[in-house]
Amino acid sequence: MSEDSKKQSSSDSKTPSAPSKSIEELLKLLSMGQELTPAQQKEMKDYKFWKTQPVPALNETITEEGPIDKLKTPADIPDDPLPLIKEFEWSTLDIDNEKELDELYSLLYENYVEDVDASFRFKYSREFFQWALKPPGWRKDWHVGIRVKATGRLVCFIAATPVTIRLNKSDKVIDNVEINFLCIHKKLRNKRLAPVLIKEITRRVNKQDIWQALYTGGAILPTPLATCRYQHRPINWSKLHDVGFSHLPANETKTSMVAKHTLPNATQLPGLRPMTEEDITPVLSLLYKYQKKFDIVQEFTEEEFKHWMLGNNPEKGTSNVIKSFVVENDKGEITDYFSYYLLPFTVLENAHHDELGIAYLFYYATDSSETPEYKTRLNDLINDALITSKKFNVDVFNCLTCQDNTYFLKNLKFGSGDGFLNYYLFNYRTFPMNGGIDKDSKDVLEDQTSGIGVVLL
Ligand code: MYA
Repeated sequence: MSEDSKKQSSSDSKTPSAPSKSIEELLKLLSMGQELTPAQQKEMKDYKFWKTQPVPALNETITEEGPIDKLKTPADIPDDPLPLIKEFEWSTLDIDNEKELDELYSLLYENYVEDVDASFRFKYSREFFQWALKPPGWRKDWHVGIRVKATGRLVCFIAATPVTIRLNKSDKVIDNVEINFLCIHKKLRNKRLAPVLIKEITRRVNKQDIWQALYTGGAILPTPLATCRYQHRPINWSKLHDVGFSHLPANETKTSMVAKHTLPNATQLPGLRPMTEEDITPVLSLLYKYQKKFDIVQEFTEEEFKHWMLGNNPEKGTSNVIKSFVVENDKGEITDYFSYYLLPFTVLENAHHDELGIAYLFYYATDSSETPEYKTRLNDLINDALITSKKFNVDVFNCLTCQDNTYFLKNLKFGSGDGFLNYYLFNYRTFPMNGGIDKDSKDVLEDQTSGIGVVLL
């Protein structure tokens, strides 16, 4: 959260008697991206699993972008899943089946964020999973679970979804998957099940002749192509304060803090309106032009873009998960657009609030990026994103230091969180990207492009 609203000392959060977690601590746990002390930092040889995988070595100097292991074909890949110890069995999840979707929900609800006594839990919805796990080209066998044989209980999960990546510096387009929702039941941690899940999803993806994967995480593994920092913008400061999250700085009053974070009700940019299916073609072409400024970007087909920007029922235009807006000028041209997705927290054990609304900035573009007005335009655009989010009961608006977010963070009253998110590519070397933060101080590199144009959930 912002410096102002940052809770004091989270150092006690690891003791068993620690009080319930604040949102800040939870976001940190989710990202698990605290900085490591030198003593905590592992060397390549200590990564028993990762040192066997086709990933760049830590501290490797990259002189050329390209695949690491180029020699295999799907025929070289085993047809059968990896063996599991006899108490467990592989299970491909059918998320169109309500019971199985509920099982996935429970596994993630109870285990995706670490602490048992949390005051907040991620409030995943069916609609969220349908959106996140079923983009065009999705495959059921890429929703991989492990169950306890005796009880049928789902205890592990990992998912792959198709994604096409472009590396602008070397002008390469790669058919990839995005790996997400890796989760192991708390009672089965530290038993080397994660490498088994990762190898099995790799096998299933390789069988489709796909050899690269994009993933993010707070965990430091060999080797991030970039690291971004979480940024948080309080929208409803008094509610964040009520649930015990927002700290009142000594030199401020509640009134002054509310006033500082208050946004108008009406958006400011003329021609701003919700995106519809008819906008897909012009907005995608706007995004393509805009994204040339980043080193790594996502390429979308129109069908994919429609899914990611308008959700599962684009014709109804009523997604509760993804919100997209365009700016249309008086000639009927789309000049700008933004999108964000909603993933609220359930608030446990609070007399006044049972939910916290959280928005995550997703893709955006503007036709002004080559003009002197770019920074102002971007600030106006994202300011309107913040304003629109109030209608969806958003209490805090999050983003990373990716894209050109560093151009508006300070002005729009985002504050740096303590969490970091590392971006990884499996089986591919890329030139390093700054991720919007200084390598040593981890401070936001104001007004510098981050290199990262791809946004993962
Ligand atoms: S990121 C979200 C990750 N999930 C969570 O944070 C939820 C809560 N945590 C858990 O469920 C567990 O702690 C997890 C680890 C499952 C994270 N990514 O089984 P272990 C390495 C990759 O004893 P556990 C997301 O979903 C660790 O360094 N590796 O550990 C993207 C060690 O290896 P090494 C990780 O704590 C996932 C080994 O696992 C991660 O019980 C992208 C220990 O295994 C991590 N987040 O379980 C996955 N955390 O000995 C990679 C730890 O070498 C995809 N480890 O140090 C790669 C591409 C695959 C497809 C390729 C296709 C071409």
